[in-house]
Amino acid sequence: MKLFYVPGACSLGPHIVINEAGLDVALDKVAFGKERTTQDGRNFYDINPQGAVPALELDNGDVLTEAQVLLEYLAAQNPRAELAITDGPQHWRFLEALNFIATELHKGTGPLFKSNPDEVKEAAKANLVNRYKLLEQKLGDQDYLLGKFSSR
Ligand SMILES: N[C@@H](CCC(=O)N[C@@H](CS)C(=O)NCC(=O)O)C(=O)O
Repeated sequence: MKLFYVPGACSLGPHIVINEAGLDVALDKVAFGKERTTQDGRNFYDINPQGAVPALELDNGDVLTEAQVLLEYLAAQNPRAELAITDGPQHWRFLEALNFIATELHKGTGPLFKSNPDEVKEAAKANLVNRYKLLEQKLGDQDYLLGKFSSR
């Protein structure tokens, strides 16, 4: 497998899971310029037509995208590391948390990095403040939203 990533981007999440699960996954840093190229010399749009990291190339050549899916796929490669909750009532809380992060937090931050009018950025900020407050309330005095980080 190979993970296509950009330093400091959301591809960090799958990268952490790869390390915690002890998986043998090659890394390829994508250059985000006028064109998007991979270290192995390919046009990144041929790998992920969205042009976005993370993308995970499987050993059979298939490519998985969407960080949330990659996190679950990678965690499933080594269930003993217990990086995902795969059954019971907490499974649904686990999916709820991943989806909240992907949509409300991650995509909610996007407008701040684009050349949007100030009022659009201010509205995005107000929404994010609300969402982070909700997250803070859910966390309370716990270190993690759902139990422990991993069993190892
Ligand atoms: N829906 C995708 C979005 C991924 C995404 O927005 N990645 C950002 C980096 S954090 C990116 O590559 N943006 C470049 C672009 O969209 O052109 C996911 O959840 O994985």
